[in-house]
Amino acid sequence: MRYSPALLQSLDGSYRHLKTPLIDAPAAQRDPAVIEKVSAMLLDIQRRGLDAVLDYARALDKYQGGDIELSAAQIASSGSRLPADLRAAIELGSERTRLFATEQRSHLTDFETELVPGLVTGVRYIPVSRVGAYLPAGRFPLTASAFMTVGVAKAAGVPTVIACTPPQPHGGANDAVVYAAHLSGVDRVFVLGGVQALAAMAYGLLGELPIDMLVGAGNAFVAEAKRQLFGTVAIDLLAGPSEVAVLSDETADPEIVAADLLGQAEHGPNSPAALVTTSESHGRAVVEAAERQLSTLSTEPIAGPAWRDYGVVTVAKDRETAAQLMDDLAPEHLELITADDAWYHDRLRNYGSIFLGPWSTVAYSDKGMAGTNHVLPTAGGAKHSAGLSVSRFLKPLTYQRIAREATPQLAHAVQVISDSEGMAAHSATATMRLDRLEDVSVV
Ligand code: HSO
Ligand code: ZN
Repeated sequence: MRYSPALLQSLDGSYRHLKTPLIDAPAAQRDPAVIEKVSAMLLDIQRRGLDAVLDYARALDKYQGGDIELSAAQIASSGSRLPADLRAAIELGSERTRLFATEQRSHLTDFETELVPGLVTGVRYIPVSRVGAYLPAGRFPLTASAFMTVGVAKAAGVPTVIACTPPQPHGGANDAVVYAAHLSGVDRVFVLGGVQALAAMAYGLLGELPIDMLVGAGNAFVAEAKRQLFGTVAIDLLAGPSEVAVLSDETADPEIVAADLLGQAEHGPNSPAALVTTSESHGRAVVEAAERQLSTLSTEPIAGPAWRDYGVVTVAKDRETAAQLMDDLAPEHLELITADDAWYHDRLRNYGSIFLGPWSTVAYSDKGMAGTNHVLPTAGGAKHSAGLSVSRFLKPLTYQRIAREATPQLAHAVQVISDSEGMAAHSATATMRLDRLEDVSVV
């Protein structure tokens, strides 16, 4: 979310803040040192290939030699090292995510239409051939990320999906992450982190052709590497700090609202959380509840600064103002807990994913249990883009089949336009066809 100056100051008194952020613009600012470091690494890896990749793994991730790829047996046995209840939860999330993605895939149907007699056009959805997924396992290993990237790519029909995940302090991979990737249908898993992992996948240094698309979130270096590799490969999106916004009124339980705000503030000390409400007393109750809950939260050292520095609570004079403020924020996650949920749902335009009603909380989607994707646009990106889904892995490829019947009109118009542009060879392609119109031997 971007706390623009306009948002922070109501010019017409239609809203006011009960809590303002100390820091206005949490939108990821690109650090010049990170940009430079990443571009030097990419250049070096392009020149020296796998040797450079392993050098960086040694220097940055304490890699000590040996195979960076997990064997099929290591991947398959990852689940057996997990507690049974965790294994079962991962199985549920993987299945749920696949269910939603498969359903969405079924609604993306090829079509063909005859625009005018003899001019047949159509679309076929073809998956990209090779996807590389980055599965983070840093401060918090986001187990469900494998469902959202690997699993959804597979549901889209991507033939080859490889994954990289950074080594843990003991040297190996995070078993929960690997098990989630395994259930999601991953083809190969490499224990490799950061910029070197993305470069190795994009440049085809892992005994695999270069991948076509990189997906998955990571730290600032990973995000910058994706930015710089964009063009060489496609990417899903550039994720900034995770964020949440709640739009609630006096019918909502302040404890629930506060818990859900802190539930995402926990991601990092710069994760923004916003409440927009039409009820001042509700807003005040949420601010109090958040302070109370923070005092006993084990992740207070992260969620506390996030809430204090980037948290905002705003009272809007009516629901239209509240909706406008939300659309301006364009949050990654938006929870709606009001007596007018249907009205807001209909009215709102900008959000990564919306959670309707008091029983719907962001964490359910985060962890894969709601079925929907948790790779979503941040920092206002929801104004122009949607999150990851099967449709991102599918290319709607067009075709046209033009018959003799449609030729006179098309060819003539193309001649006229091409001639006016001075593009003689273009014009000739139409002229030659016009010349052959009477020739019955050309079908
Ligand atoms: N909220 C994160 C996803 C996540 N959170 C997974 C916890 N686990 C980005 O949307
Ligand atoms: Zn989250």
